[in-house]
Amino acid sequence: MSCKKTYITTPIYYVNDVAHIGHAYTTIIADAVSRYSKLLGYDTFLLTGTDEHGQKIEQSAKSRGKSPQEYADEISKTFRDLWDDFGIEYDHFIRTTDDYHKDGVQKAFQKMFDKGDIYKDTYSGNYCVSCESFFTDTQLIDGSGCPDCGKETSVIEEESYFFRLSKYQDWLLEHYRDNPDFILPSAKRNEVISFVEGGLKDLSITRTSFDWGVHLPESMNEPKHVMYVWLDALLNYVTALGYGNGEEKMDYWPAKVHIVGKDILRFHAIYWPAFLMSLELPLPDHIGAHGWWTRDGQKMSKSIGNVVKPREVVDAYGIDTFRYFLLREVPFGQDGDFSEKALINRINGDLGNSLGNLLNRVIGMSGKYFDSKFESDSDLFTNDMNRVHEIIAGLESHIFKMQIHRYLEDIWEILAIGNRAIQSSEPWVKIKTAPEDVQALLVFVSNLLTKVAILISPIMPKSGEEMAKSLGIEINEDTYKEFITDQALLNSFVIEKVSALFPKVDKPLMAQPEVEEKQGEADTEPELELPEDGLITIDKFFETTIKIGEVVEVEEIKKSKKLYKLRVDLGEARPRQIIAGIREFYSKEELQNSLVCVVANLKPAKLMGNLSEGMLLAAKDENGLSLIRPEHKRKIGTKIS
Ligand code: ME8
Repeated sequence: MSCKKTYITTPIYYVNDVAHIGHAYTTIIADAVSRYSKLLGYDTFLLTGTDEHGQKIEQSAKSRGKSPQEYADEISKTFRDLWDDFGIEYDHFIRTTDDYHKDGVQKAFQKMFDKGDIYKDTYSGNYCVSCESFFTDTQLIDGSGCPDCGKETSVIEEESYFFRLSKYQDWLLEHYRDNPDFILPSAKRNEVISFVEGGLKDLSITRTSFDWGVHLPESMNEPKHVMYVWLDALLNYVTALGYGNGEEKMDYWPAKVHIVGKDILRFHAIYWPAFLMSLELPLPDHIGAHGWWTRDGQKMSKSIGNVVKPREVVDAYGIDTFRYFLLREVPFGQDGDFSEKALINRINGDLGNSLGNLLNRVIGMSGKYFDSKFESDSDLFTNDMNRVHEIIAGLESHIFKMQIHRYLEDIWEILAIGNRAIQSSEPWVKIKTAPEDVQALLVFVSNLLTKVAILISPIMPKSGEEMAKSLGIEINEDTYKEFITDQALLNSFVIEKVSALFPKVDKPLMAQPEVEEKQGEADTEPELELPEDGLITIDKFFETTIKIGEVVEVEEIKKSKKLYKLRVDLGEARPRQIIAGIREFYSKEELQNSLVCVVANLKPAKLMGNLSEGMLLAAKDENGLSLIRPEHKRKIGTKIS
């Protein structure tokens, strides 16, 4: 078994507040990837911790009448306790107030300084304390608002040391070009590239206006300066391994992946690699940037009182269902919405109906027909099992590319194969005529569940264990190798009865947030009837490319009363020809130079002998037809999502 070193990190969390769903999300993704890596037999190290310096923390502590250290100790502990209670298997919990970290940061500063990458100057800029970040005048909202959080920025002018970020611009661009997977998902990569192409200014990396931070190395004799919190914070990824302090675990470097939220991608994909280049350290393999969570469609905020507290969700529904929901509900990189209704749908649907039910059927049938023991070496289900192995073969790359929702979708496809096999074999009929076929079915489904138990264990560790117990197997790197890598199958099983894994949830179990609601609205809203089979994932939706186009020419088609031949400009080499049945509803003048929404990746088709290279979006009811158009003018060729 390989002992490849795999280093995975979460961001280190600010101690100005307790953990919310965003923190839990990042940590759970990292824990799942790390558990999977451990299962593969890789020598894996998962790092998490707390970010405790900076003006924001200093101010939060002060407003509570505490010293920054006292305050940081208190909040840092709430994070660590939460991860412990959630069973997060971190290998180290770093605090930026730990001495070894401060030491390592000073050594790094010294190295960059000695290299000529740090120089002294005066800084004047708009600073947002909440984001601990400077913004240019053009980035500000209404002259003074922070573009990230909306809070007021203030103009700061002070003597500062600068890091020569501009020097690294071309190297960074080269790195993004040569390593297309450096930033995941790839949609985020383009944002970073355009930002860097826009020009990088040198970065102010020390402050004199407050004291709560790592001081410069003593040899520099600059007692007034403390380090910029992001320099201090980013270096945690190497100080945790002993950088500048014995280097004990530096053989884990470079990291496999830094998992971060999209709001802090810029720091990780631009500043951090530049710092590393300056320190002559290799760059991490990937920076994985996830999206933002809202609650019931609303931005979470303490003032509204709708912040999702992870502990409350887990107390009500259990850790595994929370983990599953977070990782399945939203494709990595996209924003997601937490609602109890969506969580309950996942529990009753995916978890109860597909996964729990399949195990229950095996427990039930084997108990009833075979006293829980059965065996078979029939090849009745060989084709089905081949398909299962085919799906499994693609799973590993999903995990390390942060496509965990796809990993789970594929596992659920495996479960569907099992459920379908039972449905089509009708064991309740066959048991009378061909009991050996029923044994073959049970062996097949149990083998399938064995693999699923192992594969879901990084995502839902407790449920994986419970399933494994029922099937009489263990989950560890040896069984991973045996059943997943080497595709082993068992010929016999003795099933242990375990209680239902995901009992049906009939009503919300959490205390409802005290969000103002219009009277009566919540109670009278009818249940949405969603078509069980007809639902598609967001990926499927994005297979359709819809773009804004401008109608540049309208022509009647002679033999038709309904059709126009349009030329629609989508910003491509030439306008497209689109045949649209809208003549009864729109005059030529109404259409000329107007904006429309066009399905741009439809196979061209002929309508009354005319080639049509797209389709306009429209809605038709008893009052007529209305084209769907952007509410405000948008650039031609803009993609709609
Ligand atoms: O940024 N949905 O710490 P932090 C999803 N200390 N993720 C969210 C979220 C939401 N609504 N709100 C916050 C910091 N996050 C720095 C990191 S690393 C060297 C230093 C995520 O406590 C956010 O995107 O403000 C970030 O990844 C994480 O929570 C920590 O945020």
